[in-house]
Amino acid sequence: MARAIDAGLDRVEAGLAEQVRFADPIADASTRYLLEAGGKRVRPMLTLLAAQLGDGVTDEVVTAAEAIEITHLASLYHDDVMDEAERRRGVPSAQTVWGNSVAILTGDLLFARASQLMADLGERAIRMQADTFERLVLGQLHETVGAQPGDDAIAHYLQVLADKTGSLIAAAAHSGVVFSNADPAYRQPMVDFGERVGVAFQLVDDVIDLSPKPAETGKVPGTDLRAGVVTLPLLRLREHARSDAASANLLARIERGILAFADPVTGESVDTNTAAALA
Ligand code: GRG
Repeated sequence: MARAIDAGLDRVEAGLAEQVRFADPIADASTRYLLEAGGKRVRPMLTLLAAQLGDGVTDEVVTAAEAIEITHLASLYHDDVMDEAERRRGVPSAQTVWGNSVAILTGDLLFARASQLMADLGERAIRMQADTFERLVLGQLHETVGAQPGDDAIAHYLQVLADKTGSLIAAAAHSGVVFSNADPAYRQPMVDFGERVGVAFQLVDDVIDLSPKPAETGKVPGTDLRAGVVTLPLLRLREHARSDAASANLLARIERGILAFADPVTGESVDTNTAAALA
């Protein structure tokens, strides 16, 4: 089976390289940029693995895996603009190279390509793409506006994770089942599995945000704090801080870090402040 997955991943990689090509030279350079910078290809791998429940790595499975990875790629361009992230996949983010407008339009172009690929697979695929995209965007919207008065903060946070990250990973698992013609009884369990993997994945990312050192993934700690995004580790710390002096102390140090992040006058390094606050 491992050999079939490896061969499938090679096919997906070749397909991705083709799908991000454009006749327009700026579009061509900017769409290839983050694809060629790296990435783990977790989503296509999950699609190919899920396809083992059916006929294996069919042409349709490969196409769906490509479309999902390209949708993910599109979301990274937009995400970096919103987060004002300087780096992605070990290289300067797209908007650092071309500016916000080109980065946003590149995400749009990639999303168009992903939708064209899904359209090749028929109405069911295009509906899956549209439904997933809607959840992805709503997750990002709800994270951006934050919990509203009366909302349960933890329920809100978990819903954001399920929507902004879980939805696409769930679609990756789901499409492996659907396009390999596996027994439909596998569909919902694989959707649920993918969504939970996405939530777990994002939780780890959120813990890294509060850690003193940059992660191997390249994530810079303090990114969410700076953006005012309230994550579960922070919510839990606030809960514990009510009754536990050590937690209250840690929270106070983190919050001092937040103030320093927001200080435009001192120009102090965000990471140094995060590290100092957590040391
Ligand atoms: C236009 C498609 C589009 C979306 C707009 C910005 C946005 C709405 C949604 C953001 C969704 C997002 C970026 C969620 C975080 C997903 C995440 C965990 C990214 C990191 O995934 P990895 O670790 O990255 O799989 P690599 O680089 O390995 O592919």
